[in-house]
Order: sequence, then C-alpha cells, then structure tokens
Amino acid sequence: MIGLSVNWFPGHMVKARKEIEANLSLVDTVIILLDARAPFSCRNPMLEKIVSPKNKILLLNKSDLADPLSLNRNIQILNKSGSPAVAMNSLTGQGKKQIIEMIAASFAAKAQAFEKKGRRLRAVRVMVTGVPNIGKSTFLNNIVGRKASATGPQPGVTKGKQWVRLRKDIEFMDTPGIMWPKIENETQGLNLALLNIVGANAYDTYNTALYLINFMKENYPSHLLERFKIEDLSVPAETILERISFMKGHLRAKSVPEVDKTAQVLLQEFRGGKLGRMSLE
Ligand SMILES: Nc1nc2c(ncn2[C@@H]2O[C@H](COP(=O)(O)OP(=O)(O)OP(=O)(O)O)[C@@H](O)[C@H]2O)c(=O)[nH]1
Ligand SMILES: [Mg+2]
Repeated sequence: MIGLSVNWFPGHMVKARKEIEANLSLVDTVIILLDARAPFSCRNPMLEKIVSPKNKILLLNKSDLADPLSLNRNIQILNKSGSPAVAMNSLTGQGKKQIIEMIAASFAAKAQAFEKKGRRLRAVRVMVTGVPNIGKSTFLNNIVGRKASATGPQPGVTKGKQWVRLRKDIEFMDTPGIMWPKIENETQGLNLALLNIVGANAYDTYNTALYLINFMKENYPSHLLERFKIEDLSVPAETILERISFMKGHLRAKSVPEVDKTAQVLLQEFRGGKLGRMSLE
C-alpha cells in the first residue's frame, strides 16, 4: 500500500458528505467531476449513492491531458453502464455545449411534469461535486463565465444559498461540494496520488514515480523516448529515474543522482501534461 494516513481521512469525509446531503434537496441535477486520465479511480460509490435521488452527470475534466483513445473508450463504457458521461476541458471550454445539452436533457421529464400541472417552469438547479483538485472551481468559472450574475437565495430556504445563472433556464449552486476519494486498492491509491488528489503526506513520492515509469514503459514507451531520450526499456525503473536525474542535472557532489528531487519533478511534469497525453485507465 502507499501508506495512506487513516486519521485525517474519515473526519473530512463525514463533513464533506454532510455538506452535500444538506444541499442536495435544493438541486435537480448533480455533476460529478472526474479526472479524464483515470475516471474510475475518482469515482466514489458513497457519493453516487447519496446523490442517486437526483439526475447524475459524470464530467471527465482535464480532457486535454488524457489519451484521446482511452478517453473515448471510457466515456462509452460509462454511458453504456447507465451513467451519462461527457469530456470537458475547463481551461478552454471545450465540451461546454455538450454538457449544457445534457443538463437540459436531465430536466426534461421534470419540466414536462411542471407543464402538466400548469406550474410555471423554473430553471434547472445544478450542484457541482468532485474530489479535491479535480477542477470544480475552474469548471464553474468557465461554464458560467465571469459576467455571471448571482441570483440571490431561493425563497423558502432558511440557510440561503447563492446561485449563479448560466442561461435563463440553468442555475448553478455557487459553492461546489468537495468529496474525499474512497480508496479501495493500491492501484487506485497510486492513480489518485499521481493525479494530486490525495495529499502529499499520504503517499511516497519516490515509489509513486517508479510506478509511473513502469506504467509508461508498458503503455507509453514513446513518451519516455520523446521526453527523456530513453530507448533501453529493459532496465529497471530505478535506473531510468537515475538517468533522468543525470539528464536534468539533479546531482549532489560526486555525481550522486538526487532521485527524490527527480521523482518530485517527474510527478509535476505528469500532472501538467508535460510528459504527453496519457491515461492511467
Ligand atoms: N489542463 C487542465 N487543467 C485544469 C482543468 N480544469 C482545472 N485545471 C487545473 O486544475 C487545478 C485545480 O483546479 P481547481 O478548479 O482549483 O480545482 P477544485 O476542484 O476547485 O479544487 P478544490 O477547491 O481544492 O477542491 C488548477 O491548477 C486548474 O488550472 C482542465 O480542464 N485542464
Ligand atoms: Mg475549488
């Protein structure tokens, strides 16, 4: 295991759950952000169970960093399993049109029921949730736009909640719900460490970097070649990391490679997409 600290984890999780539960009755649709590079590792069965009375849309964010083939396959798998899923790049807004259509579609049945009862149609209300660092704030800023007008608290709600309006028919809860990841096995833990979703004190940087190198040897050897000119993949990951240390000049006196520093830099480069587009799943 990557040695996850068990102390901070449940406490945060309970608080996060309570916050989402408290707000759930105010919305029609919940958007769960997942990292497009490892969407399954980011899923939290407990969160999906809590939000199950509402319409759910899975949004695979940071799509610009994922391997396009894996991304399309994963979206198909999710859609087939009955969880509507869509890819989005929240930095550029690519995918925005599709997510807006999905939000509107998620409300179609309710809108019809309103009409039948002769009630005035109101806007769809949407909550955005996801694990830390997944891009919730960036997504909200992008989708709603800077000029979004806050639409005051809804009547009848004691603990007033602010909404931001996207169009006249869609409103977003202004604060996204943070959910802590539920880690069930070592690979998932390593994926979440690589994606910077679990805190740095919960995993070992050196071993996580070795895991990444082994994963790249197997799945993206051309990226190792392009970025670091590493051709000989028969050597162990430890040796590859040392070679990257030499290449980057991460050396102590007497040319001893500073592998811990290189490991840290390698993780940063992966997170920023500098190693090339890659999917972990
Ligand atoms: N490449 C890329 N980076 C993104 C995208 N969306 C968000 N980011 C980056 O991901 C990092 C985290 O984004 P935030 O919007 O702060 O994430 P958050 O979910 O609000 O994080 P917390 O509030 O800490 O839970 C930032 O550095 C963003 O610039 C995306 O679609 N593509
Ligand atoms: Mg945020």
